[in-house]
Amino acid sequence: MNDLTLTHATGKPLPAPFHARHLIGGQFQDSADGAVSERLSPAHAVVVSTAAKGSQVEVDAAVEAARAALPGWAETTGKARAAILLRVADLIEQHAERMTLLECLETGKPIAQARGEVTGSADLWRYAASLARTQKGDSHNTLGPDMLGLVLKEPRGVVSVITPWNFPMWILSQKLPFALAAGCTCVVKPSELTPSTTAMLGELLVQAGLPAGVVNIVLGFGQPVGARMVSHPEVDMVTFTGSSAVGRAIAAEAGKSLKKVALELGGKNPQVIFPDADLESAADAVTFGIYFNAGECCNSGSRIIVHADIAEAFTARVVALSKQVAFGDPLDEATQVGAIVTPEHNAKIDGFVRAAEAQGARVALGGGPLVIPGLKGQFYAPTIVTHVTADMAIAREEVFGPVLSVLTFRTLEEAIALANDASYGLSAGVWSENVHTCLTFARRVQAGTIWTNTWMDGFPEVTFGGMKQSGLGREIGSYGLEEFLEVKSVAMRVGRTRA
Ligand code: TXE
Repeated sequence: MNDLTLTHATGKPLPAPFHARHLIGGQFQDSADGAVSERLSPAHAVVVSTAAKGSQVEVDAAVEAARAALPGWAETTGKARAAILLRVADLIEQHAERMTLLECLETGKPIAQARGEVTGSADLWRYAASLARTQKGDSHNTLGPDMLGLVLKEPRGVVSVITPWNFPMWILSQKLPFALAAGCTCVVKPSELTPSTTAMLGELLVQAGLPAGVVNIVLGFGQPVGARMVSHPEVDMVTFTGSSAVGRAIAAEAGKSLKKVALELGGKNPQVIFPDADLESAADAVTFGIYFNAGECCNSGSRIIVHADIAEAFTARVVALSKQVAFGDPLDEATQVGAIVTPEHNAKIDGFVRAAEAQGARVALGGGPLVIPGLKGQFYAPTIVTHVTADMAIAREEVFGPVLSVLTFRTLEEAIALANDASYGLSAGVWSENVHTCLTFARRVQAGTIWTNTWMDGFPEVTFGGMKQSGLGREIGSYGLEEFLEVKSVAMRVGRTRA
């Protein structure tokens, strides 16, 4: 299992498969029953990591450790918490190349994008450190001469953090440092498909001096590990990123004991293109927005709604740009789009395209699995589907692949109605030089993020989250911290009421 024959694009051989272990109460450990899972590289179909496969035994031990660590961490000063988060950020940067390689090999994403994700994650830890020192409550001074009202913020408690496979380090870093900045202790579960960078981060947390039990990592599958992390009576909050189906199941289970939940689910994100827009920039952004991370991205711009007068020419431009995008070996620094996460997911993507074709849509580019010479893994061709109507599954459901659906409109009202015609509400974009058009769109489209004349710009300072079926709660920014804080009101009588 350890004799990897792959070579890195630099010509250097790859390291032996990484073995990921649980981190419970400060100890790295394998599963009590010895169970292990293997991860094949999506591009090469070679084992690139093994991971301890947890069970309820590990979850229960991890929750107990998090509960025991809570009073100490909750009382740690913001300054001390921030110092640890800053050290973690430094350590992520010091170990960025190793994490990048693991992220690339387990997800199938291009190595250059994996590197950007890992170093960008360090910035999230730094930003969260700044919040650890600046969080504050309120005081109310107009309640009468002998009365003071205080609003205090307290950590919610033990938080279960459940993450998916598409951006393992980034999504974890949207949650974990914010929970820690708030004073919560955590049990973390990465996706069973991408355990290694989370396990590596565990090593860095220990090196950074995080007290034992403040972060515990349990590796394994949604059943039984994730499910137990939700139902465990000693867990106070669950923060989850993943599919809407699992998000709904988590909310239902958490509701039984009234646990707080924060959910970041999928998207079917529209970009509306008006004829007065800078069409060259719009075409570039549409191309980036659909192929970034092979479309396996909750913010994927998977639905464009183009004014009928320009639809043909605009689509032709996006087709031309799509042909220039470098699909290939994720280990090659020049690759822009890598492999699809699993063979099953590749088949699911194809199913959406075939169904749309059967309903009358036309495939203007691609439309099937892609063979990359010399690579045994699974890839999907850059695909553009035109003549899509709003009732087709390809226009309504998250395809999570490099597949762009093209719809058309004639009026602003029609564009807004089409943009809102999906159960999701994560992000949406408008391309126009007319400020009235942009502002009307921004106000009336139901999405947690609106981009005007840009796509997928994100910043730690600017909060993120979804409306409708795209989720509950917000991440990053100051609102991201608030999710992990409970509000307590104190009314204090500070003088005598009667003489
Ligand atoms: O997600 P799951 P999957 C969407 C995308 C994709 C689809 C399926 O459309 O095609 O979801 O992906 C854990 N209790 N997104 O099947 O199953 C699981 O182990 C607790 C969008 O990979 O939701 C993993 O850690 N946890 C999304 C995490 O949930 C459970 C990113 C996500 O897995 C569980 C990924 C349970 N019962 C997929 N069952 C985004 N918003 O970016 C599973 N898990």
